[in-house]
Amino acid sequence: MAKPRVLVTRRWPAAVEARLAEAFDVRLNTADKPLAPEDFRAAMRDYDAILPTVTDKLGAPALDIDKPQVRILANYGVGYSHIDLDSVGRHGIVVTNTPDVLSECTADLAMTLLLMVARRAGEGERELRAGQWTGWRPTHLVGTKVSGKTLGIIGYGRIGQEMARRAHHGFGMKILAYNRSPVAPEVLAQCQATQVASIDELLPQCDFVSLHCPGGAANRHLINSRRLGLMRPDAFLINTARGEVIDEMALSHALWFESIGGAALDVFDGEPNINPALRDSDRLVMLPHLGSATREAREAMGFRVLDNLEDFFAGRAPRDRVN
Ligand code: 8YV
Repeated sequence: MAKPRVLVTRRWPAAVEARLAEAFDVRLNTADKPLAPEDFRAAMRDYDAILPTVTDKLGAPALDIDKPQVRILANYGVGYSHIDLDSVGRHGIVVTNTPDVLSECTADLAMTLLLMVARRAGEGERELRAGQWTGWRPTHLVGTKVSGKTLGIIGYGRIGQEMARRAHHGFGMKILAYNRSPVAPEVLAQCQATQVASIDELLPQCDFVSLHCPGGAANRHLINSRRLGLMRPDAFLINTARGEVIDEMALSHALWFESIGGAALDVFDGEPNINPALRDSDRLVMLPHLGSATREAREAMGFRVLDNLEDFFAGRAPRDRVN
């Protein structure tokens, strides 16, 4: 029997590409150039499986074809708000993602951002590299203590819980959690976390707020100017979820008028383009979507895609089906 034809839309870790090439009739993207919507439509006719990433915007235009050949979109990453599940569903195409394997590394990066913004690490490095450091002094780049403070976590799923573990067991932080569905008492107990009923109830109580909810239309601008106004004037906002969860204009105003202490972002609405209103704030730390960017996580994500594909083409239910 012919091997299924598989298209990988970006460069993947070499170890995973090698395994994919053994198992499937695979086309790799050695140039690592993102696909245009017309390339994607053509690929839907030619391949049995496509393996997209967050840089493939799979909305209605990219998915608008008759009788696609493709039967599975095995996404490389846990978030899939770049895939229009309604359009995909109309073609009966299965979508899978890669949960679990990147939770620890993404939480590590959220903690990195939290520490960077509280301790003014970005400002310090910029000053030093610019040759402007004049030496130690008691009032120089004084930041905010992290240990023992209150952290609000919005979205208490796998990554949110890993963030809570680091903050509570590493830094003695008190954890407040907001989650759409009730969190099991034993899960909350692991970090002595308290679940609150609403985001509005959580925000005024926190020194730090970290976002770990899905993106997409349902959560677009979940953090808007009204909610930024509920944060304490010295509180910090951290986002490793999806850019669209924050209204970036509202955030830039909050930073400009100092109505919050600062923010640290790994994800942006319309990335890799950065809203110019965000560029100038010294109270803002920005990283280029590095949440899962470790060798270990990126390989594990690839092997998780492979598991999903192997199950699917063997007629078994892929473990990470999302639609
Ligand atoms: C991925 C992420 O690297 O998994 C996710 O949802 O945001 C990132 O860590 C990216 O999405 C790959 O497609």
